[in-house]
Amino acid sequence: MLALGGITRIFGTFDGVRAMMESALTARDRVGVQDFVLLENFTSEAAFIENLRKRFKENLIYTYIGSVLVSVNPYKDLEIYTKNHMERYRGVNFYEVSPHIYAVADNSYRSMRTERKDQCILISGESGAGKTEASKKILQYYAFTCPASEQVQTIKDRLLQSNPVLEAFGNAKTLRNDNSSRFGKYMDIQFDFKGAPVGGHIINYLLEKSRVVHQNHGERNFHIFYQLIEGGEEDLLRALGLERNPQQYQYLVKGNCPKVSSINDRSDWKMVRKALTVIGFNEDEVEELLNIIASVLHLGNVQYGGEEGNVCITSDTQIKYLARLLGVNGAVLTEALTHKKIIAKGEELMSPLNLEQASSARDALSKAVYGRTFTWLVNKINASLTYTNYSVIGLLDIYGFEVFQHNSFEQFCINYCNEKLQQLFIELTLKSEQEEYEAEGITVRHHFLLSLSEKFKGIISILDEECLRPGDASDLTFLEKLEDTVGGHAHFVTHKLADAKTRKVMGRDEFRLLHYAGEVNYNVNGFLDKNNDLLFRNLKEVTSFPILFPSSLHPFLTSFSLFSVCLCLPLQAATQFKASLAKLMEILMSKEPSYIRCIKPNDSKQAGRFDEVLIRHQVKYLGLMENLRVRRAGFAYRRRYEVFLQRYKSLCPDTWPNWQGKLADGVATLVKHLGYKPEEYKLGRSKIFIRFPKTLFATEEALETRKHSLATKLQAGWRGYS
Ligand code: AD9
Ligand code: MG
Repeated sequence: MLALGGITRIFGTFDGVRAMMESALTARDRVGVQDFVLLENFTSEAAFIENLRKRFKENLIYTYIGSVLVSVNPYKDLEIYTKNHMERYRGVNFYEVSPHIYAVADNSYRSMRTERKDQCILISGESGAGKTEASKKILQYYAFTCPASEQVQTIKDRLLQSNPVLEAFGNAKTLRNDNSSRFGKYMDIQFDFKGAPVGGHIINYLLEKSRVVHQNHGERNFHIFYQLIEGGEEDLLRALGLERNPQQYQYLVKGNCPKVSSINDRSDWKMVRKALTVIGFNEDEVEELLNIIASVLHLGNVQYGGEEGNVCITSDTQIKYLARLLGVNGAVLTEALTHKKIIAKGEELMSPLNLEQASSARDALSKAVYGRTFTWLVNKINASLTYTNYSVIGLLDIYGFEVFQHNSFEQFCINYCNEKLQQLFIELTLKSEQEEYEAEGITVRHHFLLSLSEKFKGIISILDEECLRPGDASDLTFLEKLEDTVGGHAHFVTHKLADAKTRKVMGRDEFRLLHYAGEVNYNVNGFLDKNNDLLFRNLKEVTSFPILFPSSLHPFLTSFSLFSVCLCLPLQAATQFKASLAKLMEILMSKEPSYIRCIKPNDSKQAGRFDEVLIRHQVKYLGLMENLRVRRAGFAYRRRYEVFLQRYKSLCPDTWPNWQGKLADGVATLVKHLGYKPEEYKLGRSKIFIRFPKTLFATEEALETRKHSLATKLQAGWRGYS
């Protein structure tokens, strides 16, 4: 113990010693390097993946690329998120402790406090890679480590409790993740001048509304439906007209997967009910919310019959419940679900829908109601977090790049978002590298071409044009227009434009985009309808819906201005998404970013399995090699003089035990003593820059040797310095 105490005094904290040992040669063989910039062969993808594998085997799920954190989902609970761990990372220099999400959180917090600059932490990765878990861990870290008064505690609780609520309404079991977020989320955490979290604000993106009415095999609807049915009290279910059996509801049977082994709907229900109260929902509001959720289930069970041209609703049970729960007139509702309003010769007439139209009108209504409820929920949470303008740390948990066998409009939007984020990432990383070199008075030339790809922009405006064009507009005319307009773009191909080889693997109804992360074929089927968001189309076609809503007594449905906005300004979905992304980029650009890149190790949600093919894809999609190249373009390693000197001063008699002169001179003396060659390093204004990892490793090894000899001496009772 004495020996360890001695070493600790000499070399800094115990973590510092551990971190240092980790990068020593013997440890490096076993656990890899904790920062990819220290890889000798930094351009080799194989070396990159080998390093990840070594660390993963040792349960070291975190590794840096400079200041970017790469995280591999362990699919098991690791003892690395305890309060002790939080304490260990609090206020400690980023590089003195082993890589951890808490280090990133703490670093952002300290930058916000000391530099007074707003921060954001961007978390990306594919479905199941651990983005949402990461964002929760960051929030927990702030909740635990930041100062708190009684009032602040309330905000902390609300910030934490917003997660189970949003997850209940916005997450679902998919094939890839039992708790998959079906919306993108940006959350600002607001801090006062004392550094206490005093508020927050959430922006949500692109909720997957289609899940309300349809789920693929093995998937579920949003958690809240099952929670309510499994966990809701008898009286409550009776009042809502619900049975305790998810199989009774058309909207819950499509995926044939009512139960999930990793999910306890009943206990989750209790948690969500409590969370709603903590956030400040009163009993009436909870009742309204549940009325709507129950209404969606009843709507799903509305069945049509009758003859073509005279479609009717076969049972009025659902209509009765719906009328009561939504506070609408049953007859008006029935008419809205079976007729559309047309204007003929200046007169309004109700024209009956056919079976298919009626079902899609019903589903459109369900999706619209659910979507609006989600927006309402987010607004309500925001109101409870009393957003005010102090310093901010933003957390972005957004869907990663997606490539499936069949890619549609949703993938197009998601990949557009990722393309934008990647651009932003490269731009900001390059910018900050350049700024750092400039600030230190060092010149480095980068050879990275930055092309702001605008290929999506053209596609979205053509899509909108086709959606608004009356007459024969269809998914295929949209594709033809694309060929005419963006056909010449090097990143765009269709069957018609492709060479013989590509043509073999492309359908006639597809277009291919070359993303930063690779090629993706998009099938145009459904693009127009999805862009119109169906609801809008139904609002145009089934115009009795607007009759329905104003007459509704339900505060939810009337208080929203969204419907009237939609009617006056039917912005197409992709354009709306594009606008909200542009706004997001603006928010992110105004902040200092940190990045967490999440990787999913296998498709079977298993602990300990490292699927190399899958991981290689993600390394590519996340642009990690490119990131590393940017980071290594100049110098592999940089440290502030005082940090460098503190760590290595024992290696030179002139700098030990303390250097009395200028820090820069101390470092110059030290590296001269260590035999650094001029091409191996540069001295900036406040930092030393080391070009190659091997220089640093040699220094680390010298330190390791010294530490061992010192430990031996300490154990033998030595108390002085020789
Ligand atoms: V999706 O795009 O929303 O479908 P995410 O958000 O990337 O996805 P999520 O955070 O939900 O993935 O993680 C998926 C599952 O992996 C979790 O439910 C946990 O069971 C598991 N996981 C993720 N991160 C960790 C971790 N740090 N430790 C242990 C983890 N388990
Ligand atoms: Mg998620």
